[in-house]
Amino acid sequence: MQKKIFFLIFLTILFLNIYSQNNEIIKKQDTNSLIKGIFYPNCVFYEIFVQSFYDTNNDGIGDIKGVVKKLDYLSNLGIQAIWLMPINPSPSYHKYDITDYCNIHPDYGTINDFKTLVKEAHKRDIKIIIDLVVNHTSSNHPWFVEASKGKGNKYHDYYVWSTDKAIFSKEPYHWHFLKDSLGNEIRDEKYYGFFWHGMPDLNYDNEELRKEIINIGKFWLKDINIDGFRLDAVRFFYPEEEIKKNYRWWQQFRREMDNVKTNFFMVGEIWGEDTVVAPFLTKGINAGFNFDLSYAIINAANKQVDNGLIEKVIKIRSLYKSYEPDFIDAIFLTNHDQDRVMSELQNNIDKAKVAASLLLTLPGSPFIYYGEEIGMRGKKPDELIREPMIWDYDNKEKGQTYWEEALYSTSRTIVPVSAQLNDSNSIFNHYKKLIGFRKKSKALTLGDIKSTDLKNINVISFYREFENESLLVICNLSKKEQIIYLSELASKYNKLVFSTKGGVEIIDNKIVVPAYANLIFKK
Ligand SMILES: [Ca+2]
Ligand SMILES: [Ca+2]
Repeated sequence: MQKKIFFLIFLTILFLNIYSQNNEIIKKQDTNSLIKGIFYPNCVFYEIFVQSFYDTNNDGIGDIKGVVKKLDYLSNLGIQAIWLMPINPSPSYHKYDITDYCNIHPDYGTINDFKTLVKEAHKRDIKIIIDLVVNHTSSNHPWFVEASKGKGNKYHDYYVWSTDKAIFSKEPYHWHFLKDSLGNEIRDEKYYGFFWHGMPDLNYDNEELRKEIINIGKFWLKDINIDGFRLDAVRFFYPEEEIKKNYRWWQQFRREMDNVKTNFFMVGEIWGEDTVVAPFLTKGINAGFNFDLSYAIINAANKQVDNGLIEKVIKIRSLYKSYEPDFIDAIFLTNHDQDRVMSELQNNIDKAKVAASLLLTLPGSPFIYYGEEIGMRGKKPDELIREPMIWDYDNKEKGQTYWEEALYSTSRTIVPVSAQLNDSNSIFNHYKKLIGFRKKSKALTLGDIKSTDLKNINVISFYREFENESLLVICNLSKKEQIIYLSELASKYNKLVFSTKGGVEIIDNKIVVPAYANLIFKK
């Protein structure tokens, strides 16, 4: 008995020792990055559709080398991390149906190109995360090709099958027959493909499959040295009735990834309200994209009135906190699945600037969709919200992509990058100024948010605070100048430290805020 106790004490000491060593390593790394002002993943992200970004071999299709070539452009804008939409081999242009998880699509380049990208990005203190699309594979994936051979095959159970006719009639769009080489249906059993028959869903009850996915995660994090994942279609890993299994799977995945990398980040596409997102955050996915907030920001910029945005942010954050004290909120305006923010705002540059001002002063990790910083337009269908980035007039820039003909964003409708860089009034420079200020401010980067008692229906205002830095942010949503009467508390914030417009007047306890202006005051 005594022996057993001694042994237990020994184990405990050993464990505590290892634990504190690990903790020290983490602390050391964190301090180093904090000194350099890198708060990853609390930082500004940029979402890239490689296909449309920059082309280096003149086939009209963007590639990994093209992203390398434009790292200095992104650095100049102030970007601190990049999310690449899927880069793996796939039969589709968007590549959300993957046939090989550990390789690069030949149109985009090679795994060595990708390693160069990671190295070059890290040199510039830019982190890289990639899309991990593992709710489903392509129906051309070797696993599914094998699985289709029938029940005896090892890979059959990697996917979800059924012969239950009651289920088929309940969910007719999600269940599919296999087809033979002549295209005739093989009517033994159906497989589950939530999105369409070309994307069969993976079966996360299969332990071997889980191991494969975990190994894929480790390959990218450890061997290729990326900094995290954007997780596709998180809600669909299990059906709604088995949602707890879904939470537990992500907790397992997180634990496994924590073993190979400190300071890695997972942001999930959990398309739903805050109550849907929150449970995934408990010891699981670090952040979920805040779709509700994105609609609210665009709505405020569109209607030019305070729509209770700040109360909404505070409510969502307190819910997230109750599930996970270390939660991160991933905030954005629009992504590759939505009409572009510029089109949502009737191509009004001033409104787009207001939306950017809100995005880049609110708490969370802001994600910018490529082209938003130059005001690119686009409405569904999907191809037209993923149009080629506009670098110069009349395709003068060598790397201009042309894999599709653009309908919304051309150098005739959008002022290209080349012309915006040196125009201090451009939307590009609006983004750049805001990002530059945010990066230097711990209050904006890490601080919490509080509402104010300032009353003006056309203005959104809030406090951001961290340690001894305390800011008052004021955003005039409207096309008219607005007068704000300062309360006793607000009047203590009397140093203007940031402004997107000149002509700000402060008289006694009254501020005249120019149209569409974003102002930040310090105590
Ligand atoms: Ca190319
Ligand atoms: Ca699924």
